[in-house]
Amino acid sequence: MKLSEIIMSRFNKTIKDADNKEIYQGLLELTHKLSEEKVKENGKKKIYYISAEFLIGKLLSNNLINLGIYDEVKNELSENGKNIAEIEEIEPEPSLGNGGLGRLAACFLDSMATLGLDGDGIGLNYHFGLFKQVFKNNLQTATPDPWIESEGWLIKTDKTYTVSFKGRKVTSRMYDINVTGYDNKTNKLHLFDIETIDESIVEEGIDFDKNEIEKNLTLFLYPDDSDDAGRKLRIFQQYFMVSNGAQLILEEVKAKGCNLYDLPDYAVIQINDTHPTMVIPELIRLLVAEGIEMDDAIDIVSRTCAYTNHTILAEALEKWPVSYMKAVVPQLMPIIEVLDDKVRRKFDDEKLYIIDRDERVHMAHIDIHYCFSVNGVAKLHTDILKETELNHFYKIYPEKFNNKTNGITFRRWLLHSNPELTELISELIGDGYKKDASELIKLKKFKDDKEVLEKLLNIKQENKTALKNYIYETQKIEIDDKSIFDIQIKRLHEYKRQQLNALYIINKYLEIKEGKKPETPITCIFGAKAAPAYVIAQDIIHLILCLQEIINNDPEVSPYLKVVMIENYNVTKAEKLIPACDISEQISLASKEASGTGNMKFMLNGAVTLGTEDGANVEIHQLVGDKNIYIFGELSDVVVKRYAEASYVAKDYYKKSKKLKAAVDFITSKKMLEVGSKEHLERLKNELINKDWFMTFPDFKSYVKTKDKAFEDYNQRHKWAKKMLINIANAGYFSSDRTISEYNKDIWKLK
Ligand code: 26Q
Repeated sequence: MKLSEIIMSRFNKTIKDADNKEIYQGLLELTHKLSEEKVKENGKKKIYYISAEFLIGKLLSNNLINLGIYDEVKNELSENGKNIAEIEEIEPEPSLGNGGLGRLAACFLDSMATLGLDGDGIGLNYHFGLFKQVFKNNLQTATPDPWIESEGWLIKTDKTYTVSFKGRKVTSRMYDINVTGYDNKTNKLHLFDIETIDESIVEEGIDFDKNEIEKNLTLFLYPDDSDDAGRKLRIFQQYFMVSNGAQLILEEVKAKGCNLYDLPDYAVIQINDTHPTMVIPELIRLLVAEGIEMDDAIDIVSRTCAYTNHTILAEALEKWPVSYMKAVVPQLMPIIEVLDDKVRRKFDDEKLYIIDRDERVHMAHIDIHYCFSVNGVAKLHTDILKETELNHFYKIYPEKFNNKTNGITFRRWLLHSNPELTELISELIGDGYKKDASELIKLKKFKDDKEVLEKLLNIKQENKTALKNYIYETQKIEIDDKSIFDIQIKRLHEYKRQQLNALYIINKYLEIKEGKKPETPITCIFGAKAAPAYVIAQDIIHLILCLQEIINNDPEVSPYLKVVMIENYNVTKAEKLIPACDISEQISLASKEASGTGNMKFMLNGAVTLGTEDGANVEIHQLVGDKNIYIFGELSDVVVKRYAEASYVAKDYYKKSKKLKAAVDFITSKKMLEVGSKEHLERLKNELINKDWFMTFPDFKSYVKTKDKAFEDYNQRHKWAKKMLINIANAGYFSSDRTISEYNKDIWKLK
């Protein structure tokens, strides 16, 4: 089947005469056909990756690459006067995730298919996904982000199930998205929905009536937990997802002739954080309904389910009030009570209980007691889980705990997003690294090769110029493509410390005002969405947007320093930003970032990390060595101790350091209040001086020093290019193919 034939038969046109939309639709059809031909026939055992989020991004180029026809299509289009990049623009991005955890799930699906593992995803078909971010008056506003079109990647299936909630039943429908493996078979992402969804109930921004489940269940990805109705909706969504998933899984294994006592030989369920935890009691309930004894059902399910933890922030661990559970899924409560009862009979440590004395259900505790595997997502993270956060569980189940350091798919984050670098690497070491990422290490032999280093710098420069043009086209902000591109893109959260970066910028601004100019101009780029109900996060966005306005319009400063806050940061924007980055900001408070995956994408694209010893930064540091990374800040054990002793007083630092005080005071200076809101800026300043929960002040000094050193080193272009090369050469470890092979070897054990 050829594209030209499809276009001819659909539109009675040649490629030359077809418009971009018609070509896009033709490509959709071509891709659908080719990927369907590769759908995997079922093996005995299958991995079901169940997740509330799959941040898949646009799929066209990714699928063309994986099906091995990208270059062919690109050439055919350009011979007919068409540009594939323009056609990519037409595709809407499905924002079915918040950030790291959702994007990880998408990378994992790609790697499972690429490794030929029989593995499907199970999730929800949110109609608007995560909100779209629009800046108004230097503040974030949120609007819906529709992505479902009459023709797209979603395939409507004829599978429907009944899901019961208290007092009502809904009928679901399953939609599928094909997951193409790179030069391999196709797996499926199953997304469940209900047909009574009513998109018209969305009012101002992203507000809607939260009580009408039949109309709103799958409208948005986790809308808001600032009120009761919102939190309950989250339980409705989670149960809807897992009940459909459990019914699908049981149906599939039965079709293979599985006796349900042998379920663990046919299915393994990876639970992505606690959001799908109710799959455990739901499966137990369904097995009991099939006539299996409760104790046996619990045993079977415990041997089928495995849990991944993605956070050590206590406030992010889900605890649902028993009253909510009873109001939404009363059928699960008797089972959860049995699960809790068993724990209480075995252990007398309250910290291990499932239902606590405040009548809340600890979802992670269900997972840890009733899964056969518990994993963290980077070495340091898993160690902290074992030694502190989950130590009481580790003591009773040491054999369950294991580490699986995260990874990223190189198909999207190198082949697709950085074709020039891909070509250079292939020219130097051949194509083998595309399937075996560890071969990237072969690049090391070019670390002193001037010609190669020059090429690397040229590619970076081209990508920076492309980003400069894109920023001008989309946001009308002019930046200097000869400046250093320093980038921090990730969800806005206090622990990720965008505020520390902002304090550096203020400090630099004040220095330039005093006449101390940097040798090479600096462009500080941010991209971040903040949860609508997260007040301080909104204030930090406001701070950055105000700095952008003041600094970029100051003729004394702007030739040396610019600030850009990318609007509506998403996967597509990440693909343009990452290849253009010189310095990758990974500055979370040590111990707080479970892994990070952006850090890996930047490294792979030749950016040098400026970071704390946190999450996977620790492993990046070990791989590239001290000379090829900029590490600063306090270590995680110091931080953990400080929290334990409750000994941190922000104000002491504020009073002692003149520079820090000047930067903090600038937040509510006359200049800032001219462009910003007093309420937001004062609240943020007070929060920093009186609380600073994520300890930016103790790290300020070493951050400024280390960052200035990185900017200085940047000027030695060949030395810098060598750092870039070493980073790329060592990035192979962070391929999600490696991560998924480890999951399979240690946990899933598929053939
Ligand atoms: C919690 C309670 C109620 C409702 C929602 C939530 C919720 C929603 C999303 C809690 C957490 C998330 C997302 C977490 C996340 O993205 N974690 C990131 O996971 C990455 C992949 O493992 C890591 O690299 C990051 O370090 C981690 O922050």
